[in-house]
Amino acid sequence: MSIVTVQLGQCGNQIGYEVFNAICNDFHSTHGLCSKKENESYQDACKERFFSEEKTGVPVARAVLVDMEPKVISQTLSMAARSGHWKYDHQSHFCQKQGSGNNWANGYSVHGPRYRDVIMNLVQKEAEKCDRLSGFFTVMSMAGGTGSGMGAFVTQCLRDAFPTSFILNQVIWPYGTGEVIVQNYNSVLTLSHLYQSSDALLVHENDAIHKICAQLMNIKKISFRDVNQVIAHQLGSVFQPTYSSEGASQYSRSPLGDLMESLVPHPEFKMLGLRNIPQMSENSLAYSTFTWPGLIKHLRQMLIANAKMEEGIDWQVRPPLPGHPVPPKASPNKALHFNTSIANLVVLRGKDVQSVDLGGFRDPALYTSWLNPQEAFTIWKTPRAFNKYEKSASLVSNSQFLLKLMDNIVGKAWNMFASKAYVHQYTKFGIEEEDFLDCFTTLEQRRTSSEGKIAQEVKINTTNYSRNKGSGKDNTENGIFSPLVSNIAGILLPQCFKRALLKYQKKKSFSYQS
Ligand SMILES: Nc1nc2c(ncn2[C@@H]2O[C@H](COP(=O)(O)OP(=O)(O)OP(=O)(O)O)[C@@H](O)[C@H]2O)c(=O)[nH]1
Ligand SMILES: [Mg+2]
Repeated sequence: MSIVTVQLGQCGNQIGYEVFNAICNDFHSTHGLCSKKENESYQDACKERFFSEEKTGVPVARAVLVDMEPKVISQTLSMAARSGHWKYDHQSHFCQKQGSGNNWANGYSVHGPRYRDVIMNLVQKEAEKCDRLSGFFTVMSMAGGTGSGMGAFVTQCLRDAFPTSFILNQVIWPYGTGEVIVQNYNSVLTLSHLYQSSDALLVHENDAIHKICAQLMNIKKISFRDVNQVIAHQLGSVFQPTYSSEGASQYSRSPLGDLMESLVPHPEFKMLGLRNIPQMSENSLAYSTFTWPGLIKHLRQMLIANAKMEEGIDWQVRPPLPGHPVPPKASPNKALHFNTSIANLVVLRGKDVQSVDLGGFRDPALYTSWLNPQEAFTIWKTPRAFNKYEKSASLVSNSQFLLKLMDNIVGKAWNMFASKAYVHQYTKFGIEEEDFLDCFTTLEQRRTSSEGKIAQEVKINTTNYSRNKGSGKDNTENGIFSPLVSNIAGILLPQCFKRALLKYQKKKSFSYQS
């Protein structure tokens, strides 16, 4: 089955290019370290997923490129053409003369509706080239105007036009000291809208990847290109073909479906984080050897201590003892300590994958109590090595990893909103104060449930949720989660935020218990 990638805005197009490039380099690599037959079926599965073929035999990326300004798209198209290994379809892009000026409302309410038909026609054509469509992979930043605003709009259109296809959104979390003054507004608006229409959001933080470039890749002057190559490597390490069940004789046919089934057991929790190991410069790689037990031990600790790379992990963090709740914060200065998971997927590639012991990931103490731990952990494997690494392991997790970042971004956006800073720039494009409040409410609701205070309500309500694969229907619409919302007035919100939300909720005559 195939995936159509939709690259939106500067960031989305620049990362999208690196993803196809990384996949293509891996595809051509002579380092597969497996049998010829294995390598051929891996390449066939990869091609079907990401590329259609021209008469000349050159793979053509299954992608639609969208930006409101032309520069990045023309650079992206020509870089791909120059690679000689693959290209984009030159009909499959859309751009205009002027960007959205880092204004989410401009992307969402103006450019989105104005260019909907032409963009959706391109998507439709790309989808029709697939014999079997698994779904869509969209790539965008949260902080700009086109990728974030138009990206949110296009995702809604995809949901309407392809109700049974999966949608996975790759979103880039801005640098904490970001260059866009309204990045926190744009991020809050993006996340809350994607939550309604996406099946899952895969989040990469620019700060974390920057650190990987500096500390693991030893890059001195780090550019977006370096950051994007690390992101692309991580994405490739998950999306290249694997066997998704023990003893399977062919590569998984439904990459997005398998991912959602493993990691999104409940529509309330759909934020996914990605880590992989090892990661290092090519020079160091030549002199390094790894053992599976070492890699797996590090990866597990990266998960529970919420570390994005193997360097500097806090080895003190331990799972709670059976029957005991997660211990309170170790010290007032330490943030939430143990990172509880809802579900994890480990992807192993390379030599001797059959013999790897992953028992440490099956430990029920790692997981929330409302899901059977047997269902919470999945393994995908292939003996085919990935991208010059003889052995590599990736972890996609649905966990509490974003709580702190989310608090940070929502808190900053709220502070600006409380003083009405820059709000007029959004209202002039039709995004009203009430819309902002709706978005704050949505995210606070997600944050509260993710923190696990309301595990019991979730447990009761999950019985109403069948794994409605690909329908994208969020049960919040049916009011199933209304008890969660009563927790909005939780302790972590600033008082003014609580009061404003409660007033707002009353006005909308929701039946909240206070
Ligand atoms: N990782 C990464 N982040 C990027 C890249 N380009 C921009 N960003 C981040 O994306 C955010 C800005 O969004 P852009 O993608 O530039 O904005 P846009 O979607 O083109 O929207 P407009 O320019 O407003 O039309 C900031 O947080 C940047 O740090 C990139 O190539 N890689
Ligand atoms: Mg731009």
